Amino acid sequence: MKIQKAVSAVCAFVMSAVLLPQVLLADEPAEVSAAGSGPVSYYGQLQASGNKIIGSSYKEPVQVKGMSFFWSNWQGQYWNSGTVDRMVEEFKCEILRCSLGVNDQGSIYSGGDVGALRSVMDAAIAKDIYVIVDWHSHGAHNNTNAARSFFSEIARDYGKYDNVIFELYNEPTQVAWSTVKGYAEQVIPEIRKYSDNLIIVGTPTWSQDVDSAANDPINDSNVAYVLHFYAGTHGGDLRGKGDAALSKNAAVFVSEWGTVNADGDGAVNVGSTEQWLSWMDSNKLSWCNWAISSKAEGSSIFGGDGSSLTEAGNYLKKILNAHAENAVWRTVPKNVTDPEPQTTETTPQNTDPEPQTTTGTPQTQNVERLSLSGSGNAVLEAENYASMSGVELEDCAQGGKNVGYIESGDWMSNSISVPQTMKYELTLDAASENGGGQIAFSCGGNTLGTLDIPSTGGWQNWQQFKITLELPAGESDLKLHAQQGGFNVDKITFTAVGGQASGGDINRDGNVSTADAVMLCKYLLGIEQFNSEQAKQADLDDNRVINAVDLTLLKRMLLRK
Ligand code: IDC
Repeated sequence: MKIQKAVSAVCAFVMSAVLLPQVLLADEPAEVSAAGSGPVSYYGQLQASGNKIIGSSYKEPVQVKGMSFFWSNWQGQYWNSGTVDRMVEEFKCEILRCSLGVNDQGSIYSGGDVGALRSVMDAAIAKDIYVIVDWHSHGAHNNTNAARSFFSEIARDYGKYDNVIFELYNEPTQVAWSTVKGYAEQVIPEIRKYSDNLIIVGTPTWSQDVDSAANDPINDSNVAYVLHFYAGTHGGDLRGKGDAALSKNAAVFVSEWGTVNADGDGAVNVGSTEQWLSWMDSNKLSWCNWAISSKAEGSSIFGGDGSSLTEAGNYLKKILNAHAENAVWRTVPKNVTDPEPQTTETTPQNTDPEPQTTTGTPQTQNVERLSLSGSGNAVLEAENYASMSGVELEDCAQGGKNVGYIESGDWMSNSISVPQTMKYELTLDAASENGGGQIAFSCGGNTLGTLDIPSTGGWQNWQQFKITLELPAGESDLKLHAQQGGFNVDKITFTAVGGQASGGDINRDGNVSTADAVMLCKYLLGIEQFNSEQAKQADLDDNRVINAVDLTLLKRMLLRK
């Protein structure tokens, strides 16, 4: 099902690009839709694993970012699919938090509409993003039964969707963790009757005392503890509590944070926000920002007209759009012929001995563009990237430096110049202690191919791995994106092999046309078989695997025509 969805999305894209006649589209299975192309289909269900949250399909730490709705009883005008669509398309949210207003006695505020909550959840699921159901109360433990029946009903109806995350208690105030834990222990079984999805639990002192929770964790295999901060008020002390919880191997989730003061008002504090963002990035903490609201206060992203963006709104849009540039699920297509996650043994996250210095902020350096000629070799030292995110340099046993500490989602971008569109064989000097690495190569956003890096038996045991790519003419940025981390790169040797991507004439009618694209789509969907001659034509990148990359190459051939 997931394979079909991924392929369908690719096929739908190709078909729209080449304007296939309607009659051909009728062959597509009924479930073809835009859904299936978002973070949830890519990562899967979120799961606490040591002090990280991983995806059930992706198996590596996942960090998703988005916005929180405001108290449902006060800003209900935003609780609809139109807002969800805007948040996904314009703000690039991967997660939305639904703060269902619940009073200090633990009862839903009148005006806090469960019907509206359900429509927002439906819209988020349709958009293939994560959605948090937040029992937005400061006194939920005063009425455990109300929470139990609410979560039981929501889990029954929505627990089967990987999209859904249950947040049991927005912010306990000054109550002991043992009280909150006792409440959670009564609510969790109601959810577990229906769902093993991630449950996040607020912590004492307005969800700041994650350290006390980590000292006395809840006995459930998929729980994370909630940390909230407001950048205008909170700083390093509160991050220290977060660090303490992480060091106890507790998973932490920042379901709400503000750029302003803790009262929700005041100016955007950019300096403090950036410190927090970089701390969250280096710990891969997922977050939602407060708030989708037009109330006249600093944290609202919308102005008085209800739709224009405030200072906070513009700032959040910028932050979220920058995250989208590097989000793994947007930039690295899954290999549709091999959709199973790479389950190669990796170092368990919770005992990862490597320094966590990644900030997630791209860094650039001034390097000369590498000019590739139409023949012969050129060598790119990996440390001479033009920009990168997340990687580090270290001394290389082969001399000089190599790039290391590459985790999933990290990337390096290199300035290259190519005389004409043609194929090059790239030979990577790479090393990996545990294997399981995978690199996606792209130019200008087009994925050109992927290369697996198996174990070489050590971080400095260098071996050569080859991939042939068709590089576009002119100046461009060749990006190496770690779809799965866990490898080092010393250098890349480019050898011109000539010739453009070949093949594409799958139906052997003498030319490459949309009919060939349709055949390839059907093959990828498993509804058409190829004979060996057709398979050769379909393997445009000549790597003996027919997958979405070949479809992209075919699409580009058609667009060039
Ligand atoms: C605030 C709203 C504010 C409203 C108040 C009511 O911004 O307009 O009057 O709730 O209690 C939180 C809470 C969140 C707060 C927010 C800002 O989870 O509900 O919203 N905040 O004060 N924790 C820390 C800050």
